[in-house]
Amino acid sequence: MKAFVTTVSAATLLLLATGGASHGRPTADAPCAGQIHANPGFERGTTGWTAGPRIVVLGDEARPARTGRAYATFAGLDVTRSDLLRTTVTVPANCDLTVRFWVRTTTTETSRGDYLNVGLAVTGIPPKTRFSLAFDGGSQWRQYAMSTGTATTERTATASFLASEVAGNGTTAFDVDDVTFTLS
Ligand SMILES: [Ca+2]
Repeated sequence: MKAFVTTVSAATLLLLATGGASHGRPTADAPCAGQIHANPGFERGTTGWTAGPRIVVLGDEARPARTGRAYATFAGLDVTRSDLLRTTVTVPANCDLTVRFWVRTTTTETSRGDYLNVGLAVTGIPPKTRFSLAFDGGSQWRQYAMSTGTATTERTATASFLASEVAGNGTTAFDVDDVTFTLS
C-alpha cells in the first residue's frame, strides 16, 4: 500500500482524500461505533459471558427483567460465598468504550455485609473497581456507566461483577441486566 501511495500523484491523493470523506470514513476509523456485545441483556443465557455456578439467568414475573425476559442475578442466599460474572471485548485503537449496566437490589440488610463490586480491566491500566454496590442500591433498576478512555493501540477490556455475601446478617440479591458495550 505504501509503495502504491508513493507512486500516485499529489492530485490523485487529494482526490482519494476528499472521496473518502464524502463517502464515509475509511476502515481505520469505522469500528468506533455501536454496541459490540452479542448478549448484553442475557436473553441468550450466559452466552458470551463467564459465569460462576450460582449465577442464574431467569425470567421471573415477580421480579421482571429490565428488558426482555432474562437477567443475571446474584441471589441473596444468606450463605458465605462469592460469585463472579465477567466478559471481555476488544477495543479497537483510538476508540473509547463505555460500559453501561443496570442493577436492582433486593435486600433485608442494613449494613454492607453483602456487596457487588463492578470492575473494568483494560490493557495497560491496572484493574480497578469502579463501583461497590450494596444494600442501599435501590429496589428499582438503576443505571451505571464506566469508560476505558482512548489509546492508540488495540486493547481488551474485561467488565467484571463480583458479588460477595456473608451469612447471618440479612440477605441482599443483586440483579444485573442490559450490560451494553458501546464504542465511540
Ligand atoms: Ca434482559
